[in-house]
Amino acid sequence: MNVFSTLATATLSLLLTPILMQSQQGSPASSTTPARTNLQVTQCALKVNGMVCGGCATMVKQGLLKLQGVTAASVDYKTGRVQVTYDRKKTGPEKILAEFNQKSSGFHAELAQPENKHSP
Ligand SMILES: [Cu+2]
Repeated sequence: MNVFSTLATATLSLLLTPILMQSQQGSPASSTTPARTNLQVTQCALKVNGMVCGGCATMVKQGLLKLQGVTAASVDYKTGRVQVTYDRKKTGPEKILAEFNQKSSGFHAELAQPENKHSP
């Protein structure tokens, strides 16, 4: 009887130790969570002219990803439609356009017009 209860106590304290360590590690981890939600991620649609193949799409994508604040870009060379994901604290559609066209490697980007509008 006595041996059994001693074993049970030892097992219980072993089980409790990792739980206590985890709860102590929990406080610094939770303080990093607001920083992640502060990231203002927005998307904008662009129209890029001059793309004729997948290689062009890759060049456009890489060109966009080099710009400050741009976190992702999806490029469809067939339609010329480009979806850019960016941090709006660091950049905006106009800045992305200006910088992309400045470094232009044969491609010209403009803001995508709404479907019902006739573009000049
Ligand atoms: Cu190409």
